[in-house]
Amino acid sequence: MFEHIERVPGDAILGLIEAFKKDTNPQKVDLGVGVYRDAHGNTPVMRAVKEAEARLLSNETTKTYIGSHGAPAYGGVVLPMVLGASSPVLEANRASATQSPGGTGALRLAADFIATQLPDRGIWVSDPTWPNHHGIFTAAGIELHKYPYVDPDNRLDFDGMLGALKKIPEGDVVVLHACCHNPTGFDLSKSQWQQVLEVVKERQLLPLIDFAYQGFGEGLDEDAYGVRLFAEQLDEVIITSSCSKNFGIYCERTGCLIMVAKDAEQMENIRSQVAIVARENYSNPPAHGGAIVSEILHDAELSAMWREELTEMRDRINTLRRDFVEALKPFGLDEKYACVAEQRGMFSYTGLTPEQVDRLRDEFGIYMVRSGRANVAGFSQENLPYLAKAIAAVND
Ligand code: PLP
Ligand code: TYF
Repeated sequence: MFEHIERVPGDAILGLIEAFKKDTNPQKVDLGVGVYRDAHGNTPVMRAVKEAEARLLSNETTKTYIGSHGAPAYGGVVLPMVLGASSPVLEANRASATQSPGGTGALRLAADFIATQLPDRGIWVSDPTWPNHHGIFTAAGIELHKYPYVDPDNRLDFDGMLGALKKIPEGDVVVLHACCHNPTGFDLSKSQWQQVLEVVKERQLLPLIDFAYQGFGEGLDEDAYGVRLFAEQLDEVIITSSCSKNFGIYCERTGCLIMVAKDAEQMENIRSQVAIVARENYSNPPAHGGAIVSEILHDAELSAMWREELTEMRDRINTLRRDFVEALKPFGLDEKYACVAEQRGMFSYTGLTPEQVDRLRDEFGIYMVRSGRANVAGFSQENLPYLAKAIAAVND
């Protein structure tokens, strides 16, 4: 029965974890998979999360199902976090929250919703994008297309992007990264979001905004600029939010699908359909991660603690971005890699070629995705001089 089944290679990004573990070079540096690291290279549990878990453990009274849309208390804190506390969208009761197993689960819910309720629409993703976007949308049976995002000189190709969006068939779905674009780190400015909004209106496109890194770019509210603009200005928007990174609860699988509709009536109709999609995929979402998030955000003291630690994480990343460019100065390479200081979030498209990435791995034990994507959180004050020397060597 199974004889014909072929073995396929695993996920290229996750594969780097294993390759790094095996490397015996004492100076090895992991710039691969997108998890936050502190100055010691660890991915610790955040202080507020530990405290929330302690409270949950002593207060928990049941482990019964939480329902297809998840815990109302979770939706009740994620909606204002994403859309803004005084959002007119919330005021009008036209946004629905469905707790999901991670941002990935939210993307799959969105994909299945589109495939079943809006059939025959294509979906457009940036080139490049997070590779799982390709897998998730095609697995749901949606036709996938790309719009340009970076130019050959490793800069945001906004003109190319806008030009392509103007040619998308009316009614198609366009996937946008809210902030901290994965893999490039190039984000849209406020005026660029406005220009994209005009095209979305003109072509009557349906935006699907992937919001996996809220708080990692400029701040919780700043990073939501495009999401809030679109939700307030358009009748319909799909938002997939993740708490994996900003709460550091990767393994708890905590995300949210937010469906914004024209009015409360349509929102309830859509919401009933999303419940079916959730039921058919996994019935109910896991409860623990959502319980952590609502415990923190319902408590002023824990919220303040969490915001402070998130700010520390963001500031660390943005400082390392500048220090990286500074470390390359003695080699005359600061201008070549200046983009790293301007990009935002965990990732940078460095402009390193696949051949240079291979050399960094083989000769220096430095691991990153072959596209030249580096996880900036893997930089540290200790490894920056070594990284700079290695990058200079592969630039010779
Ligand atoms: N979308 C993007 C762009 C991501 O980089 C990630 C990263 O993991 C996700 C979605 C999914 O996150 P999660 O781990 O919450 O499923
Ligand atoms: O891009 C990254 O590194 C993160 C983590 O299959 C990730 O988004 C990578 C690959 C994958 C799932 C998560």
